[in-house]
Amino acid sequence: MTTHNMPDMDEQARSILRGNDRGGYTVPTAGLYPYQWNWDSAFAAWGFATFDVTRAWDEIETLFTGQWDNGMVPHILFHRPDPGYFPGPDVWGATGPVASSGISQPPVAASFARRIYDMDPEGSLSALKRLFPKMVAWHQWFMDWRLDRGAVCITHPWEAGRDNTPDWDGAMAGIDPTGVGEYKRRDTSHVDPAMRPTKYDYDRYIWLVQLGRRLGWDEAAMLEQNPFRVADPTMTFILLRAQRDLAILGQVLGEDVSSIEAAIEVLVVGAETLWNPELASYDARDVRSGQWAGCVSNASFLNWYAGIDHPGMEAQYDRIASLCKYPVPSHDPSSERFDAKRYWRGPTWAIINVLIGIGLEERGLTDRADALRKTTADLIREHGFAEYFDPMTGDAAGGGTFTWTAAVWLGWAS
Ligand code: 9WN
Repeated sequence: MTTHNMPDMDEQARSILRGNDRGGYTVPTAGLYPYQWNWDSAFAAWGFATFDVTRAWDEIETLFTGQWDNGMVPHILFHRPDPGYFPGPDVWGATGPVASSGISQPPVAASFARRIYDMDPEGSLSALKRLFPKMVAWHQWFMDWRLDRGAVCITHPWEAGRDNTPDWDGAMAGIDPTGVGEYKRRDTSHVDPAMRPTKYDYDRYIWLVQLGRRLGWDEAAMLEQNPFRVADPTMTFILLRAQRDLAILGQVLGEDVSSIEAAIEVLVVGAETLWNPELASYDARDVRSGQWAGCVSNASFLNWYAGIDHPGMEAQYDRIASLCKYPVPSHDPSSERFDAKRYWRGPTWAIINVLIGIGLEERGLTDRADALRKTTADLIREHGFAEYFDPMTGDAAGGGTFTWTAAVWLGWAS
C-alpha cells in the first residue's frame, strides 16, 4: 500500500470529530456509544477548538442543557433514542430537562473550558459567561452531596468513567444483584466481549441503576441506602483541578470566587485521605467498609494534575512505567488482577495519559512528560484512534474512530 494518498494524522483526527458530530454534540464512537457522554464531550470540545472554537463551545453548551435543578450534569444525555445502547433512558427513569442517566462523570469540562478560552479569549467570552454559573453549580453539587472526609465519592462504577477497574472489586462484591432480572447487553455485539466488563459486573451495574431509579435519584436517599460508595482518585483529583481552573476563569470574568477557593482547600485535605501508606500510592477507599482497594491505577497518578504531590509518587510512576512498553496502564501490571485487554483492568487510555502528562509537565517532571507524550503519539500513530490500547503490545482495543482519542491527538499528542 502506498502511503502518499493517506490523509495525515491531523486530518484523520479532524474527520473523526466531524464524523461523530451529531449536530451540537459528538458521540464517542458510532454504534457502541450513540449518545452524548459527559467527559467525552469535554475532550471533544478541546479537539474541536484546535480548528473551530465556536463548535467547541457548542459542545459544552449542549452538555449543560442536560443539567438538573440540583446542579448535577448527567453522565449520558439521550438526545435521540437509539436501540444500539443498553441501558437506555427507559431503564434509568431519570427526569431532567433532557432524557439522561441519573449519575454524573468526572468534571473535566471547566478545565477544558479554560484551555479553550486561552486559545481564543475573545471568541470564548460570551459562551464562558453563560457557562460559568452552571459550572459553579455542578461543582457545588459534588461538594454538597459527594464528599467523604473531603474526598469525592462515586455511587456507581460508571460515574468514575473507569467502569470495571479493580478499584471497585471490594465494593462490587458487597452487592447482591438478586432480582436484577433479564436484560440484553448491546456492548458485546459491537466489540469483543473479552475487552468488556463481565456479566458479574453488568448485573451489579444494572442493579445499581434499578436502585437509583427506585430512590428517584435522590442524593440524600442514596447516601443512606446505596451500598456502593467509594472515595475515588479520578473524581477527587479531577474536581480539585477543575475548581482551580474555574477559579481562574471566574477571576477573568470578575466574579467572586471565594467559595470556589474554600472548596479547593477542602479537596486538598480530601485528596490526602486517598494516600494509602502501605501501597505507597493514591488509592480508592470504600467508604462503606472502610477498606482500601489496594490498587495502583492510572487515576492514582492524577495527583500532579490536581496540583498536589507526595513523596514516593515519582518512584511509583517509574515502577509502573517500567513494567510495560506503552504506559500508563489502568492497573498495575504486577498485580494478579491485571488484564491487558479488559477495559479498565489493564489497558492504556490516551485521555488519562494526557491528564497525567499535563500534571507531570506542570510539576517540572519534564522528561517523564515528554516520554509519555511520545509513547502516546506512537500508540495512536501505529495502532489508530482506538478507545484504549494493550499496554504491552499497543494493540488497539474496544471501539475504533474514537472521539476522545482523536481529540487527544489534536490537543496534545501530535
Ligand atoms: C458507560 C463513553 C464511555 C466513557 C467511559 C467508558 C465507557 C460506558 C460503557 O464509555 O463507559 O458510561 O457503556 O461502557 O468507561 O469512561 O465515558 O466513551
